Amino acid sequence: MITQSNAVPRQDLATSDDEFLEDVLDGLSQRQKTLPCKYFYDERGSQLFDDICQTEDYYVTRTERAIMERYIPEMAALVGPGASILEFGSGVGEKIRRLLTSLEAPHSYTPMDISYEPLMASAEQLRQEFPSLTVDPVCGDYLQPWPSMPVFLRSSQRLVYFPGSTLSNFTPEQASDFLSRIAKLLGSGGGLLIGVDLIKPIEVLHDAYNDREGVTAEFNKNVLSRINQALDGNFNLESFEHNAFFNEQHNRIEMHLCSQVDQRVEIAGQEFRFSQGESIHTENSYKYSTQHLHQLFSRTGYRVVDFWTDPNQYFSVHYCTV
Ligand code: AVI
Repeated sequence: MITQSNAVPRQDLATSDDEFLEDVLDGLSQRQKTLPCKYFYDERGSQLFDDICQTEDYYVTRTERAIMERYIPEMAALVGPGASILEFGSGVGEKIRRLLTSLEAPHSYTPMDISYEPLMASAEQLRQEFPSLTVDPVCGDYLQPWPSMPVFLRSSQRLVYFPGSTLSNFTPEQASDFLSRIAKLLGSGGGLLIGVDLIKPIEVLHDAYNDREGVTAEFNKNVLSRINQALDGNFNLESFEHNAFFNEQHNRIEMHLCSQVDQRVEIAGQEFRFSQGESIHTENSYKYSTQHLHQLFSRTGYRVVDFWTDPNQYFSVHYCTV
């Protein structure tokens, strides 16, 4: 059954316009102007991200899906029967279905997401599809202190599922902190099933973040539309250009929006100057080697039990225990 205990109203949990404004003013006041990548994901941005996942150039989604398809019986055998699963950033619950159908008698599923309506709708749907599963949605930002999750914590067979290489968008410090927090939550014997993108030839990375259809460019620029709409900004979208490149020193794709001209932009009455060529840094997407990942897991309290990749070794799925 769905417990609605955590179903507090959406406006209590989603980022407020005040926080959005504060983050934007703060980010654009830095020497290297920045915007937090979490603001990509309004309704339009989430739709654009789904579209990116379907482009030919963005290998991430289909490669992870292929690994899951091929090795899920092995993963399920390692997890064992009766698991209680917590998924961070569950979205519309698309990826969990495959796992739920493969695991032996999963006991409960706790999806955590910041978007209230899609979270509740997908929980309802899953309850119908898996009548014996307890579904306990929790609405919240997983980078903030976590809301209570009583169903998950009652279980001694805990599994955290963190697919999609969301870890890539964390700074190295955030990644370590987040993994350590999860390890504490899981406790001894708990498991982590996590999908993380790997280092690969630069051309492949470049094409994935500069797709031929221009969807990633639109996704990147959408954050400016969001600022215009929600924060009374006057960005001229035509005068900014999408720029994504691999920073070899930091092993990360960086996404920027580059001003094409000298210009001034006003947001909520505050003026920002841009010189021609100056950029706003909007996202980092870190690429890991398996060796680096193993060091990271071991530093944050895990033992790698097994991991799976695709034939090109573009992406990895790891199963670790605490
Ligand atoms: C969500 N995240 C893993 C994506 C990535 O590849 O870093 C976000 C994205 N940015 C541009 N394309 C996709």
